[in-house]
Amino acid sequence: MQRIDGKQLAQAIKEELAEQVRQRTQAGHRPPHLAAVLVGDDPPSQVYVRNKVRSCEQVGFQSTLLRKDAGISQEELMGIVRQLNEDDGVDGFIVQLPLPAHLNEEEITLAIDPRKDVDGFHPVNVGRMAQGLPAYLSATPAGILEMIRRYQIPTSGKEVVVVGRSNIVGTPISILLSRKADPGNATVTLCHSRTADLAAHTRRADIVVAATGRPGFITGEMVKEGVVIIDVGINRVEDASRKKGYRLVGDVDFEGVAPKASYITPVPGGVGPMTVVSLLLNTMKANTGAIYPK
Ligand code: BQF
Repeated sequence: MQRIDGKQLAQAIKEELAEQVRQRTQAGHRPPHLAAVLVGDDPPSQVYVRNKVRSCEQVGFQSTLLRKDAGISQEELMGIVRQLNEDDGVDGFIVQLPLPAHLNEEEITLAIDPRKDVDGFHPVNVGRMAQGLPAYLSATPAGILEMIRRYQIPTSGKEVVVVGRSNIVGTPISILLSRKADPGNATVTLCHSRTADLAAHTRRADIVVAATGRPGFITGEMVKEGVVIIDVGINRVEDASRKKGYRLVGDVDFEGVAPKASYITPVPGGVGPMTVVSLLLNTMKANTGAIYPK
C-alpha cells in the first residue's frame, strides 16, 4: 500500500508556480490576482478561504478577500460579481460555496464571466470540459487528475467507480476519466444514493473515487485487493481529544480499506491540498490567457 501524499505534491507544484511567477514578473508581467468572496461565517468555509489566500501568498500571487455579512442581499452580491467581472486587475475570482440559504447560488454562478471562472462552475466551462475543449476545470477533479498523473497510476481500460454525483466532483470526474485523454480512457460507473447494490459495483473497481460526504462510508469489504482509492471526503467528526474539538475524516474507512489498496489518499493531506493548488493553476491560466486568449 502506498499513500498518495497530496500535501507534498501540492507543495512541489506551488514551488513550480512560484518559479513561474518570478520569471514572468522578471519579464515585466504583473503577478496573477485571485479574488475570493466569502459570505457569512460558516467555519469550514472560513478555513477553506484562508487556505486559498495563504496559498496565493506562498506562490507570489496577489489576492483579495471580500468578506460580506451573512445578511447580504442577492442584488448586492450580484453587484459584487459584476464589479469583479469588470475589474481588469483581477484575473479570476471565486464565490465560496455554500452560500447562506436565502441566496441563489445558481444565479450567482451564471453571472460570473466564464473567462474569470477559476472554480470552473459556470455551465460554459462545464460544457467545454465535457466536449474536451480548453476550459477551467473544477478544482477538485483537476487536482485528482494531477495526482493520478504524477503518481503514474494507469487509467486506460480500467474500471473506475465514482460514488457521488455532485456538480463539482462526482459528475465532472466521471466525465474527465472517461474522456479520450491521459489520464482518461477509463470505463466509468457513476454511483449515487439510488444505486442498487453499491458494493457489487465498488468490488469490481480498479479505482474508486469516493465523494459522498458520508464519513467512513466505503469499507474494506466493499473493495477488491489492489484497488486505488481516491478519497474526496472532508468530514468533521467530533473528537474531544483534539484542541479544536473535531478531526477530519474521509468518505473511506481508512483503517479497513488501506490494507487492500495499492494506492490510497489520506484525509487530511490527500485530495484537499490538491484542490487548493488547482485553483492556483487555474488562476495562473487566467493571468496568461491560456484558456481564453486575451
Ligand atoms: C487537507 C470543500 C466541501 C465543500 C466545499 C487541505 C482543504 C481541505 C483539506 C481545502 C473544500 C475542501 C474546499 C485539506 C477547499 C478542500 O489537508 O486535507 C485543503 O481548503 N479545500 C472548498 O473551498 O470548498 C469546499 C469541501
